[in-house]
Amino acid sequence: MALEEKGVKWTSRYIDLFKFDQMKPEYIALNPDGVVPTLVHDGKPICESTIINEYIDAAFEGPKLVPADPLRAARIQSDQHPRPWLRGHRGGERHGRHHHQCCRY
Ligand SMILES: N[C@@H](CCC(=O)N[C@@H](CS)C(=O)NCC(=O)O)C(=O)O
Repeated sequence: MALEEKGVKWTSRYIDLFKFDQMKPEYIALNPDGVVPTLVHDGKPICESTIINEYIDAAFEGPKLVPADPLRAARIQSDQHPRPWLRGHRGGERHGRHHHQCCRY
């Protein structure tokens, strides 16, 4: 989504978590934690979704993904940080074996 917002051309590689594709050596070489997502840019892997989003915002032209208003920026940034103690509450969604928090402002 972040790449689309920036208008960057991208390609995806399908990782089937239920077949443990994330544990294959070639994927572990990119993401030692064996989790998705991983962004590969210019042959270099970037891990952690929050860091990936920040990287995309910094590395590519296009609309800024974080608003200039500090309060709105803080809300978006805090929403991206994992808060496991909130999983399953406030509209959390289930993806595979994991729960994800969705907050709307
Ligand atoms: N903090 C990481 C969490 C990534 C994560 O937990 N990804 C899950 C899917 S949403 C995963 O790959 N799980 C595979 C597994 O646990 O084996 C991030 O935000 O990038």
